[in-house]
Amino acid sequence: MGQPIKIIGAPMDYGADRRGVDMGPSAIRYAGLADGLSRAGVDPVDAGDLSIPRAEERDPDVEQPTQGHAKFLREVEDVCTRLADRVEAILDNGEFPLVLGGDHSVAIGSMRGSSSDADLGAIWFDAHADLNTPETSPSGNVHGMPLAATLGRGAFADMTWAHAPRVNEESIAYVGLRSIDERERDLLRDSEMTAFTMADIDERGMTAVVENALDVATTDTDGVHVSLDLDWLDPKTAPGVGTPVRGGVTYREAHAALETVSRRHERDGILRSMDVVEVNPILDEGNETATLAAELAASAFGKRIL
Ligand code: 6HN
Ligand code: MN
Ligand code: MN
Ligand code: MN
Repeated sequence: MGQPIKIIGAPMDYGADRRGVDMGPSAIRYAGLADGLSRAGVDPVDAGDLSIPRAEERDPDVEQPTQGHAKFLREVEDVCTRLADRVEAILDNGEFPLVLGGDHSVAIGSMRGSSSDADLGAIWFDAHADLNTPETSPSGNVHGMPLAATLGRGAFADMTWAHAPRVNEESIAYVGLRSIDERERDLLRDSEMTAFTMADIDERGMTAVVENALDVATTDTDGVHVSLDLDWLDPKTAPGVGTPVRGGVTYREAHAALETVSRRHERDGILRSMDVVEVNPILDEGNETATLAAELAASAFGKRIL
C-alpha cells in the first residue's frame, strides 16, 4: 500500500441552483468508495465531513462583490477556507486528499489548499468551463466559477481565500468540454488554458487526449489536481447531476481517462489531490451516478480489470 488516501466530505450546495448535491458525499460512500479503493490496493481513511449549515438557514444575497452576482459567496468562502486548511494539513501529513462534493465550488478550497506549498497543475473533467466571474455569470451560481476564482479573475482578484497564486493557467487542461456561456467563451479564448472538447475526444480518442492533458498539467508544476465533475459523463450514464448536457463521455471512455491518469501517477507520482463533485442523489436513478463516482475514483488509484 502506498500513500494513505484521506477522504473528506464537503456536503455543500451553496454553489448550485438545485438542492441535493449536499448529499453527494453520503451517496458516494454508500456506493462503496472505501471498498473500491481498498481493492485498488490503496489505503483509504475516512476523515468525515466538514460541517456545513443548510442553505435554508442562509440568505443567498448578502455581502455581494461590488460588481456582478455570486450567490452565497460568504458561505462558500467559509467552507472553502476550512477545506483548504484541511487539504493542506492532509498533504503536510504525507497523505492524499480526496474531496467529495458537494457542488463544484468546493474545488476552490481543494486547489487553494493543494497549492499552498506547491506549483499545481489541474485537469478539469467537466462538460462546463467553470470560468465565469461574478461579472459574467448568467446564473450567479458559484459552481460555474471555481476556475475563475482560483485564477483570481474579475471580482475574485482581491479574494485571497479563493485566488491560488501557485496555480497558473498554462498548467490547466480541460477534457470533455461541451457547454460554455457566451462571455465565458471569450475568457477562455483569451486565456492560456488548454481546452480539449468532446470533438477532440471523438477525433483522437480519450487516452491520447488525457495523455496530452497530463503533459500540460505536469509541465513546470510540482503535482496535479484532478477535478472530476460527474456531468462530464453523458446524462444517460450519469443522470444524477444538476446541470446535465447531452453528448458526454461514455462509461468506458471515463474509465479509460482515469486509468490513464493512474498509469502516469504510478510511473511519475504526479497526483497531488482530487475532487469528485456534482453528484445529486435526488436526481439519480438507483444511486448509479454515485456508484460511477466511486468506481472512477478507484480507477484513478489503480484499479485494473486484470
Ligand atoms: N458545474 N455555466 C453555467 C453557469 O451557471 O455558470 C453552468 C455551470 C455548471 C457548473 O457543473 O460545475
Ligand atoms: Mn504546509
Ligand atoms: Mn463543474
Ligand atoms: Mn459541469
